[in-house]
Amino acid sequence: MSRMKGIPSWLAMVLVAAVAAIWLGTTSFPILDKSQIVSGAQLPPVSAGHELIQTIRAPKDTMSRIDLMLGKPDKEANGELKFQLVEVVGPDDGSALELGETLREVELDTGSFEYTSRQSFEFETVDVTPGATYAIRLTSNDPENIAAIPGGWLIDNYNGGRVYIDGEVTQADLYLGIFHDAGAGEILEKMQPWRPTPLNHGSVIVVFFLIGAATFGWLLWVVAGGRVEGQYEGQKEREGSLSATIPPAESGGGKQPPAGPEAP
Ligand SMILES: [Ca+2]
Repeated sequence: MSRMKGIPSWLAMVLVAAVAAIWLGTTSFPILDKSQIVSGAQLPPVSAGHELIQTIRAPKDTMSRIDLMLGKPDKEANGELKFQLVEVVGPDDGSALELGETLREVELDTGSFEYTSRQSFEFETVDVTPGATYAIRLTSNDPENIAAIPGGWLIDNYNGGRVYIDGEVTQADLYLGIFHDAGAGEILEKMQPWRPTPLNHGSVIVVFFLIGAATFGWLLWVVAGGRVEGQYEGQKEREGSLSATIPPAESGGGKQPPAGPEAP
């Protein structure tokens, strides 16, 4: 209790609201921009000396995560799959693909999962050109008996790109999820069509959020014993008025005769 002595309630409210505002300003959530969710077909394992490329069209101006469906020939197999996001220089028309700079690279320990499952390749947000073509390039040093097996579909089910195996174009598409990180502002903007007035204004939501945070700060302050010191005068007044209206319990409840001259 004594720790809260000298800390006024408004300071606790401002502190908690400030922490909440910083969180709101810096936090981000992955937003799914494009997906190809058919994964019933197994593509050839990505083993040493082989390369599997899925071209994609950037749905937004950034990317931060790509999900793929991966299986293994043996659940105990423990290998490493290299994921790269690479620029595509030339056209993606099924002829030889010309790759540019590698933008992001993630290594996946395939011992981290046992069965066919969705694996998220998360990377530092990268700026891309919306509508431009990029390549997801998968390689590995694993022998074929332990190499990861990407899931997808053998017939074109995603019109933003195609699968190339060792440079040869196919009709296949990988199971895909393409994400970007969105801040609170963008998420509030996205929610706008579903919110009634005045909640369709992001600023109103933010004000409500900060009022809620400040209230929480006040509650914390009360729980920590702030009331003893910070509102001592008001507390005393309230206690004074309470004792004037409610008779003390030990004197027998409300039916006691009034004290004063009428008592014998
Ligand atoms: Ca396709």
